Amino acid sequence: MEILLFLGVVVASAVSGLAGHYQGDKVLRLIPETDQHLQFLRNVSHTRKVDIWQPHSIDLVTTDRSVDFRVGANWTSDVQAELEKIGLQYEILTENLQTLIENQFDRIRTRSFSYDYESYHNWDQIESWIATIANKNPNLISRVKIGQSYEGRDISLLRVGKRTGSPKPAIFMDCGIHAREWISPAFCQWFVKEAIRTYGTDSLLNCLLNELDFLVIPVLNVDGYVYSWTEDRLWRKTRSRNFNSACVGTDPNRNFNAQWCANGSSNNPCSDVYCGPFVESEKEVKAVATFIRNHSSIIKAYLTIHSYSQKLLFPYSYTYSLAYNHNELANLAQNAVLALQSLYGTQYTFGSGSNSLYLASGGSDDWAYDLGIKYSFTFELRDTGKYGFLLPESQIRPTCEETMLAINYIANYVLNHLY
Ligand code: 0X9
Ligand code: ZN
Ligand code: ZN
Repeated sequence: MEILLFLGVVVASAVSGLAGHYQGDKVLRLIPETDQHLQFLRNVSHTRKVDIWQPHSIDLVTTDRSVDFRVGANWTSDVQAELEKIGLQYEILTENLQTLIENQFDRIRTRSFSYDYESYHNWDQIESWIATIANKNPNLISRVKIGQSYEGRDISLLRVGKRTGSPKPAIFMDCGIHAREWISPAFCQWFVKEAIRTYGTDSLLNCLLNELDFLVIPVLNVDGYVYSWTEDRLWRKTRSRNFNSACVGTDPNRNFNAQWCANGSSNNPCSDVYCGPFVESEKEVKAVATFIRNHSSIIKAYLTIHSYSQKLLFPYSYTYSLAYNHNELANLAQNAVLALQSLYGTQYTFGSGSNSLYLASGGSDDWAYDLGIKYSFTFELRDTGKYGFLLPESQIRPTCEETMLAINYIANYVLNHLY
């Protein structure tokens, strides 16, 4: 991490390029227990000595809830000494963040002409993959451009399912709302690949493709995704410029029309959970919300793929009140998680967002649910913090395989409970 000069103003976060950017930074985990502990975390966060990762903002940190945060290389001895002084125990999750960033690419690259679904791909590669896969599989896949990003990139959606002539019920799934959660776009690509691979066999997925369409957005926040490859691996938000602030971007998952900008969002453009200047201010959010509104009669489930923390969440996140079909959603989530776990034993927890994670308004899942899509889920894929957003490529395959089981379970349930 390059030294951010603290000039008495809030300095834009994440300023410089990738190379060596996080050299010597550490990631710590702790559970604050007292107001003094909270005050300490607020101080080091506001002076930018640390950057809160889990939850995503200092505003969401409370006592008795675990916090993961990055400490800049220049502040590690300071911060660790301070923690010892106030008697706050911590665990070192990562000794050197730069090493972790480099270790994401831990697979031996095989020279092959076919697309490698077990490595991370940049946007150029994904974009040409989208075009190619649609062109090569016209019987199963069609591509729709649903809009453009702030920086003018196309946002593509792949409609995956057997062409039947008449409209079919659909399951909507988006990946890459948050830029740094690279396993998410990797999963959407895996899903489409599996659809093509198993088409014509007697697998469950094949049956689903005959009866349903999957509407898949491989990368929604494309500008942020590009930025996470070129400038700052840990970028989360969009890349839109903010009026009257040097800080860039809005959290797309705080920008939907679901109790917008209330609990768990910030109206500070420098925050990682900034809700934006108004509802659907982000072109990416506007595009996906418009598409879903225009197809709300056929969309029977909404799935959104994030990382990390191994959770399956459903509405509500903006309130502690329970969804009207809470028991059904909890049951469905439990069975989906059991299916996922059956492959490699990966443990997931599940529940409403507010009760299992934190109160957070303006999220896509709550918005879709209130629009009338009664099966609405947020996946938080692997892991639980060892690698966090920097999940090594060697985990792409097992993560995608197990996640497929949960998605297939939900899709099959939805097919049997059409409404
Ligand atoms: O905070 C989020 O946006 C999601 N977690 S993440 O670590 N991927 O950023 C959780 C979203 C849960 N749903 C809502 N908050 N509506
Ligand atoms: Zn069959
Ligand atoms: Zn996310």
